[in-house]
Amino acid sequence: MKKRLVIVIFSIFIALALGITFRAQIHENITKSPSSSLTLPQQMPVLSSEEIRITTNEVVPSPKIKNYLSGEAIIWQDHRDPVKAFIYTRDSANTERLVKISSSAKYNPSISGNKLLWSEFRNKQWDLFMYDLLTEQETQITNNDLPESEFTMDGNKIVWKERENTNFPYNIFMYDLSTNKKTQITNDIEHQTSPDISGDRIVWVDHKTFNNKDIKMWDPINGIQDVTTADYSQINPSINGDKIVWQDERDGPFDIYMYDISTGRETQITNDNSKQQINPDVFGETIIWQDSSYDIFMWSPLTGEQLITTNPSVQINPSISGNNIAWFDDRNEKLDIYMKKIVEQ
Ligand SMILES: [Ca+2]
Ligand SMILES: [Ca+2]
Ligand SMILES: [Ca+2]
Ligand SMILES: [Ca+2]
Repeated sequence: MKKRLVIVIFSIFIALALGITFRAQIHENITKSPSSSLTLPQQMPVLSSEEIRITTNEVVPSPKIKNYLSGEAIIWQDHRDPVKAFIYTRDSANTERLVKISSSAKYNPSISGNKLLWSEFRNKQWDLFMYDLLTEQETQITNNDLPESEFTMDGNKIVWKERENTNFPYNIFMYDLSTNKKTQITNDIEHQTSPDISGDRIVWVDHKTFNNKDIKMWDPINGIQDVTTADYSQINPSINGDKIVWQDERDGPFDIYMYDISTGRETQITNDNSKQQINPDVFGETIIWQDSSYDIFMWSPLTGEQLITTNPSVQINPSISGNNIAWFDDRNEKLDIYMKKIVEQ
């Protein structure tokens, strides 16, 4: 009963955060199949039918769950011990491994390659910690009495939002594990939030005004650039290689948009005024997202839009890496991670 309540509160929080009224809707299956007259290339991304249940012990939801999937590895926290916050991984051999045990509270673990990142309350303050699965070495990334949040990582680079105190705006920071150097990326009087990183490029949300947020990008050569300054809000950016995706309310209820850095071209991926399409993630040319009916979708230039889950329960916060797609799923009346594979046909 208590666990169910947590999921309900979590769901309401998401709905409120988006400013939408949740309405139970039977999902309209609008899966598009490619035209039969189309000459298909050799590598056609097709979803496997098998949904793989990864966790069985109720995962801990985080305010911003991102990057819990990297290649074949998945990281999560669950409720096996509510006092000690455990972090588990599951690798390509489907072996579950307990990575870290300590009595300190932990929050929001994410993974990139062999490196794990999380926030932990240690020595009376919240800081970021990194753990290398290969060397089994832990590195403390930050050391100050302010909590870092919305952190994520790619390769050797970690990004997060931070502020001097609660009267100051959030700005974006980066830490490079190869040089052990912290760099302040933005220094703005408005909030800069929701950073994501791929290689040397960082994207984030610029809170120009409350109703008109934009997406910006930074790289070491060109500095800060606009990705979009369209009317109303563009939020929740994800970047992988040359592709940036985000949720966009310029035409009403959130849709998914994509920007290709190599061509400078913006593409509208969804156009659906009956629902919000939110929480996008991108890998290569494949984009995934959830909608306001709690289902997960995929889009690629070859296949168009496909429905990933048809389960009537709640599916949220999808993540994609390589040919794997994972999401949080409450079909067992508690939050678990499920996964599905893309097979090339
Ligand atoms: Ca801190
Ligand atoms: Ca805007
Ligand atoms: Ca929409
Ligand atoms: Ca569903």
